[in-house]
Amino acid sequence: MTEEVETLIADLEAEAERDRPAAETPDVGIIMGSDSDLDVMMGPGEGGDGRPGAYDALVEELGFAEQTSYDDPPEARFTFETYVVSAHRTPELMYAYAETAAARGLEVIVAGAGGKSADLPNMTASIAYPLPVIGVPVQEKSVDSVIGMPQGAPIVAVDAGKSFNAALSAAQILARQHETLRERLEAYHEGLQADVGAVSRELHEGGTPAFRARREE
Ligand code: AIR
Repeated sequence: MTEEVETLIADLEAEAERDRPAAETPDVGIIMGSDSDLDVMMGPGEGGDGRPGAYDALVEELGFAEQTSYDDPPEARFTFETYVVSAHRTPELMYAYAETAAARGLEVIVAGAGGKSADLPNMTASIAYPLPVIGVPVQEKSVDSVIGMPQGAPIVAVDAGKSFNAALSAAQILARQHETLRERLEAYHEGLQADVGAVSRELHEGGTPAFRARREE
């Protein structure tokens, strides 16, 4: 194990020993097998190409903030933290992250990995049990690996690349205990409905050629 990984593990273990109030610990833990998963897991960022990810759902839609220091939480009530944890390159770090997750105050983990051996979500689910883990297969070929769990060892998972939905599901779990979050989830859903309604009216009333021309503007 390298010193960097050893330090990360020691930090996680030390944080698990602390007694911080729930409002100050990260609520959602987001882990990914490689930094090459970043765009799929978090979204492509400003000006980037690709579908929105967990970062967009949590920060842009639901008002979460990213907690980058365990001891110095952001002002926002709902927070998430982000790590790269490889099941195969750093198995000890995966074990430590999952094992300390509940004691560190996490309520739910979103875990994503790609390739055909996408074992981070399912292994994390087994180690962190009964903490809920939402698995994100980063690619189509990772789906079977993420969801193929034996009876008695559950994982919840989304379709390939749908980290945005994984973040919404994580917020749904938290919302069982937090009315504010339930309201934010409802507001998000109403926004979606309003968008569909507006598009539907425009297509219907303007007709297909005009609608297509407007879209190509
Ligand atoms: N991965 C990393 N460690 C274990 C696994 N299965 C996955 C990552 C990534 C893919 O392997 O989640 O999607 C390729 O990683 P990299 O670092 O080679 O780009």
